[in-house]
Amino acid sequence: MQPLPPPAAQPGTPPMDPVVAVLDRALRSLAAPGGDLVGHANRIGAMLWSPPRIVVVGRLKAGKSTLVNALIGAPVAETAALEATNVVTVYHDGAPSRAEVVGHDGTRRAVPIDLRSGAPVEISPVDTAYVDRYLPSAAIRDLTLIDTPGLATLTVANADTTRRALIDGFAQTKDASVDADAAVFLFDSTPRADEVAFLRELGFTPLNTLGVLSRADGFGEGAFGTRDPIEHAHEHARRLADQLAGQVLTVLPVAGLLSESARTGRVTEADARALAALSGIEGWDLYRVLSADDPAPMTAPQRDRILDLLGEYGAVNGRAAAAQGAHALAGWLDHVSGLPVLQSVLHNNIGAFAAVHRARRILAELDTLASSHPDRDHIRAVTQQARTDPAMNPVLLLQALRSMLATDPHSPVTAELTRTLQARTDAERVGLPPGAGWDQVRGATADRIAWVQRQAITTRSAAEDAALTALTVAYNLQRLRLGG
Ligand SMILES: Nc1nc2c(ncn2[C@@H]2O[C@H](COP(=O)(O)OP(=O)(O)O)[C@@H](O)[C@H]2O)c(=O)[nH]1
Ligand SMILES: [Mg+2]
Repeated sequence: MQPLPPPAAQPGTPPMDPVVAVLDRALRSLAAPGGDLVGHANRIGAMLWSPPRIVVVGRLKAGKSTLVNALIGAPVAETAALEATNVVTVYHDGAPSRAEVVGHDGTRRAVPIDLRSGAPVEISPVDTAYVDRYLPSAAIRDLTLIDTPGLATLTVANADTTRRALIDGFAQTKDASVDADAAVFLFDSTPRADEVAFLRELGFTPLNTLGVLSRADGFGEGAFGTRDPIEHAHEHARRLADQLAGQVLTVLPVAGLLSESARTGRVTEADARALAALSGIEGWDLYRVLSADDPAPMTAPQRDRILDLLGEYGAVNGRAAAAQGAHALAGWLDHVSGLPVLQSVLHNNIGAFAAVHRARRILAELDTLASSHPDRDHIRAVTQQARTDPAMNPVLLLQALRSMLATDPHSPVTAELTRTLQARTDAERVGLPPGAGWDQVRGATADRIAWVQRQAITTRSAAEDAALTALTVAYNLQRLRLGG
């Protein structure tokens, strides 16, 4: 039997997240009596220690698989103008490159991989809960990515596939569930209400849902319009972020195709040369080259390849970078694609929050174990101690937020919970800018405590009551931390 992983407090590693630390301690105590409890602690520990799992959802052809390829840096997810993805696929870092099909009953079966496309062959969507795809890639070492078929589209069956793998799977057969910690939600103009509802149904909150305005390179009037489409997409994304404030963490414009071409090494020196040859051709003449049967000074196959790799936007605006060679062109493509920003939000905001989301699942596992194991008193004591540890306050806040979103999403208490959970600093937690002084933060913390007390007089529901209790603990902990 494998021992538990060592505590993360090794020299040079960042300090352990407080929630992770509490759960880690709980699992070590769980294993202490030995016997089969060691195995249980390891099994549950795997939920705690595996990288955050991020599911990519959105309508058919929104650009999900393209984005997954760009993030992985390899063309592993099939992309096409037609529907290419019809099963949920979980991408993990691992060697050798292989695929396992997981059935609805949790059984696993290795399947061969098509060496040319990298896709698993012979998969029957009907019998498949999801596919575990392993490939050696540093890009997914700290982040597991999950590609899904389109949702709420003409292919209702695909929305069902996603729903089954993400919700029913979790409720019915733990092994057949992909247990996502966060969602990247792609849409190309404004998300539809039914799509947002679908995400709620999947159990995601505004804290772990990142909106992506996809295909930003074709936004608005496109490459030949009067405005730069990517700039236009940035402006629209900011507006959407305000509009969807209660639904998503933020909205980022992304042109996945540009980054996919750059990061998967598809852009060659020959492409850069062909594109640079269009320097100096402007307006209608440029439009003709990119659309006419005879695209001189390019050949038709050259032009088609450029459009496949870079789209019209990349072809029109990438010419200056192309003149500096393929490396400069790839760097420019990646930069304008918005992918580096997306990646940093995934790692810093969404990834860091995964432990809080997992805590609920881990505590539920411990409860289940307690109900069936002869050593139930020990397991209950361990679970109780973890639950009541002050460091677990974010877990209570999140639980409260979920209930409030379900019962009273527009209550000021819901907004208060969201801000408190999102905050990275004491200042932010009480609504102050990051540079606020100690005195100010202390004063604002006292104000928040007074506000919560006032709200408590007129509590409207059990959910609000629980939320106010969790907020009181959060602000009192902060007051203690600030001292004075
Ligand atoms: N111009 C442009 N095309 C894109 C972008 N992302 C995806 N596409 C294209 O849109 C089509 C569908 O993309 P795909 O990733 O398979 O969508 P999915 O169904 O959501 O997985 C493909 O032909 C892609 O090349 C983008 O950012 N810009
Ligand atoms: Mg796809």
